[in-house]
Parts: sequence; structure tokens; C-alpha cells
Amino acid sequence: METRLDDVELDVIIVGGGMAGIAAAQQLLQNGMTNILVLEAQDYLGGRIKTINTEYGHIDLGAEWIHGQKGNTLYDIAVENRLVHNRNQSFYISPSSASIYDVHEFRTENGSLVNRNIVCQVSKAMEDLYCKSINSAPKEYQQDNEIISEIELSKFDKAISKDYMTKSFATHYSEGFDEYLESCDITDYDIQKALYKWRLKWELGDNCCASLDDVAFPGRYIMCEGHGITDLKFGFGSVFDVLKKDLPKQKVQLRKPVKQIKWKRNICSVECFDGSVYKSKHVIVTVPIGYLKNHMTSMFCPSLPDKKVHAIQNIGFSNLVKVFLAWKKPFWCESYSGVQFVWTSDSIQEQLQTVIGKHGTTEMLKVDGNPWYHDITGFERCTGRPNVLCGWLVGEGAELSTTLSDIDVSKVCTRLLHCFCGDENIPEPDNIYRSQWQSNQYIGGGYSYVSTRTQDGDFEALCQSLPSNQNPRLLFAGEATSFNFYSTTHGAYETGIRAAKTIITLKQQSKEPTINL
Ligand code: 6YU
Repeated sequence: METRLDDVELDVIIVGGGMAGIAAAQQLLQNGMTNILVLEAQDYLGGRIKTINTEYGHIDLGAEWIHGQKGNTLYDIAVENRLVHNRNQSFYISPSSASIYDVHEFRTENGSLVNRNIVCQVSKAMEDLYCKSINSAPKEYQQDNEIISEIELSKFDKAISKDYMTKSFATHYSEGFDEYLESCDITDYDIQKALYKWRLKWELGDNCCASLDDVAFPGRYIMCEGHGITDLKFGFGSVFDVLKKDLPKQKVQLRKPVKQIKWKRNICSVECFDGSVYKSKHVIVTVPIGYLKNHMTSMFCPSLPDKKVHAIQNIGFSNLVKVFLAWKKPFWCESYSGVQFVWTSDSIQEQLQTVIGKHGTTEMLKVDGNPWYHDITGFERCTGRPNVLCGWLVGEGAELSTTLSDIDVSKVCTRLLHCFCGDENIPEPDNIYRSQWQSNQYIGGGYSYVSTRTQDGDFEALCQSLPSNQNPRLLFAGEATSFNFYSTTHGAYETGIRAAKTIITLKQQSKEPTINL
């Protein structure tokens, strides 16, 4: 007779089968801890890594690139498995990053091309503003790339000084840019300001936030050395596949949303929404911070300590939408890499309204009175997929667009391309693929950022195991619990390894104390 997993006592249950969860599982298995189970709410593993294969090639609805190289294990895995695109190939297109200024066209809503010198000038001013502040950061902010243990985390939290991060991203940039503008040629003033506004939108996307007023500057994020963006031949799913390939099927249960975790005993009990109950010595929680924000009250018994609740509430977590448009036949030429939308006035609104109105759908231009499409930063080519353009919908627009249909979004995007490219003949795309992370009840948004609401001690409280770091029954992992690499897949990976190592070390030391309640 087969053993039912809900009858046995497990060593570790991992809640969530994204990057952090699978990294933890892999680490435990490699260290001989095989009595484990991953409970994943959805019908696939990967979480915010979701590569779909289409007739136009792969589409990454979530994570797409590896950020940084040196010290980034995911980069090493990708290289070892020959998954990385060769930058020197003629068809390689530099993907979206702050340096897209070098390759993309910047156009205004009238279709006019913005002078490249001005584009580069503004780009440099913005980069200088960013670097100036990073370089003045206290040393304690800079953790090396080594994975640290749960117990040592508090050491880093002490580095968070209120004086250092009270400024928001918005304030930092607006003060600095005003100063920069004063030194500029007055004739370029309007276009420089318009480019600056474009850059702020790009930052909304990079930070995945609804407002830059809420983002603490400069945050704690550190880029691993090497290229900031590594493009993958078959999408991010291919890197994830390498990690999950040694995970035996019976160690994973899909479609198993966890309802409640009872954690204040020697043995934790994990109850799923389908009524099944599993027991284990340790539970590693890797669900996204968006899910925790919405469910932390009912998910834990006893409730989480107030400090942890506040830390979860104070983390920034908002939305970002990727819009992929695909044509059977591209309308662009081989050397084209993309177009960025630089808005100089609102006049296009009327034009858009008239043209789209002919199809009887003008209401799609404004959701709740807001022109959501202003928050599309532009469209860019995707390496290896010659018929696809990818656009980024950021900030409030990302949130507003979730109520629109694919057809409506596709029509508005086509109209934007007509205006900004100055070409009325651009056909409507044959297909559209859109990420919808915010409306996914198990994710709830894009990725985390350090908010200006963050208080001293929040990071430590967020990561702290319960009932204590010395007796870790309930452990926390996932991208938001990475000190320097939050928001990324390698950050998530590192936290999964960290949680697993904590348990492995305890087991090796046979130091699993009993709690008597
Ligand atoms: C990266 C990139 N990238 C684009 C977009 C998004 C993200 N990221 P998971 O959510 O994966 O797993 C948790 C699981 O838990 C999940 O499967 C749930 O179903 C499950 N679950 C929930 N509730 C449950 C329950 N009750 N029971 C059981 N299971 C439950 N990262 O490295 N490169 O290109 C991008 C991008 C649109 C949405 C990204 C990128 C972020 C990563 O996707 C993300 O961090 C990890 O996958 C998370 O893994 P996890 O395991 O923690 O959670 C200055 C400064 C600013 C800093 N910014 C710098 C970098 C900006 C990053 N740029 C990203 C850009 C893109 C394109």
C-alpha cells in the first residue's frame, strides 16, 4: 500500500514552488534531507518565472533576465547549461535597461525623433544622480555576496540608519534634476523635461511601484558585477528547469493552496484549502509578500508577532505589466531595436479618441478617468523572436489596465505606435500576450521594493524565524527577504538556500530543542 503523505511526519514542508521554494528543496535533498514536501497552490512550479512557448517563440511573462554575473549562481547555472544568448551574434538586441538610450529611438507623440545628443545628455545626468547617492552610502549597506545565515541577519539590519533612507526616489531625482536643468541650454528645456519624465516612468517599472514617492532612495539593492542583463535563449523557464530537474515528482504537490500553518509546537501542522493536513518539524514559507499582505491574519496560528506584521505591511509591493505584441510579419526593419514614448503634451489624447472612437471603444482610453496608456514606456524588440515587440506598462497604469481586455489594450498600443512612429500603416498585431500578476490571487503583484515606510528593525523582523532564530520552526524565504538582491530571482534563490542551510545546520548539530507550551 502507498504511504499517504498526510499520514507521515515530514522534516520540512516548503510552502510555494517558485525560485525560493525549489532552491530550498534542492538544497535539502542534496544534503540528504529527503523527508520533505513542496506545497504549491497553482498548477505549475515556477511562480513568477513563467515562460510560455508560442508560435512566435518563447514569452517570459515574469522574470526574463539574469541581473549581474559575478557571484550570481543563476548566471553560472545558465552558462554551464549553455542557456545564455551570445551577445556577439548579429541578431542580439540589447534589452531594456538604463542604457537603452544607446540603441533605441526616442520619439514624441507627433512622431518626431528626439535628438540623440539630448537623449544621451539626460541619460548621463540621471545616471550621475543615481551613482552620486550610491557612492555616498555607508559601508555597512554593502553586504558581500556570500549567503548569510538566518541568525546573522540582524547584523545587517543594524546598518539601516534612518538618516540614510528618509528621502524618496521622487524627491532625490526631482531635486537633482532641477539643479541640472538650471545649468542647461534653455532651448532644450522642454524636451529635457519630457525625457526626464520618461525616465521616471522607466524607474516606476524598474522599482515595480505605483509611485516613486513611496520608494526609499537608494534602497539596499546591489547589482552583481558584470553585465546587468543577461538574455536567455529559451527564456527564464530554462534556468528554472535545471534547478527542478532533480526534484522527485512525489516531493511536490501542485494545486495545494495552504490555508493555515500552526507553528508553535515541536511539530507544525499545515492545513490546505482542500482539507488535507500535513505535519512537519519545520515549515519554510516562500509565498510572495503580496500574498502575505492579504492573508497573514488567517494564515498563521498563533498570529505572527506584531513586529513581523508591521514589517510585512511596510514592504513595497506593486505591479508591472509586460505587453508582448506579435505580428505574422514584422513592420520594422532588421536594424530596428525599439521605440520609447516621450510625451510632450496631452494633445494626442484627442487624436487617439477620434481614431479609436471609430471602432466604438473610446471608453478604453480612460479607466477611472485616468489615461492608463500614458504609463506605457515604449516597445522594444526581443532577441531571438523576430516578430515580437515587448512593452512595459508601469505605475498606476499597470494597475488600471487589469480591467481591460486584450483586444482593447492591443488597439490602444497600435494607435500609440502609429503616433510615435509617425506611421499610420502599422497593422494591428496578430496576437497579444499580457502578464497579469496582480490579479493572480497567489502572487498579487510584481516584486518588492524598500518603501519610505520602512522602519529600523523591519528587515530583521521580516526574516526572523519563529518562535525564534534559535528554534526555527517557521522560516521565511522569498525575494523580499533578500537584503541586497530583493526583487530578483537570484535574491529568491539565495533566500531559499539560506533557509535550507539553517535547518541542515540544526540537524547536523542535533540541536532541535523541544518547546513545551
Ligand atoms: C529577475 C527579471 N523581471 C518581471 C516581472 C515580474 C517579476 N522578476 P514566487 O512568487 O515565484 O513563488 C512563490 C510561490 O508561492 C508561487 O508559486 C505561488 O503560487 C505560491 N503560493 C502563494 N500562496 C500560496 C499558498 N497559500 N499555498 C501554497 N503556495 C502558495 N527577476 O531576476 N530577472 O528579469 C525579472 C520580472 C513581470 C513579476 C520579475 C525578475 C522578479 C522575480 O520573478 C521574482 O523575484 C522571483 O521569481 C520570486 O521568486 P519567489 O520564490 O520569491 O516567489 C534601484 C533599484 C531597484 C531594484 N531593481 C533592480 C532589478 C529589477 C528587477 N527587474 C525585473 C525585471 C523583470 C523583467
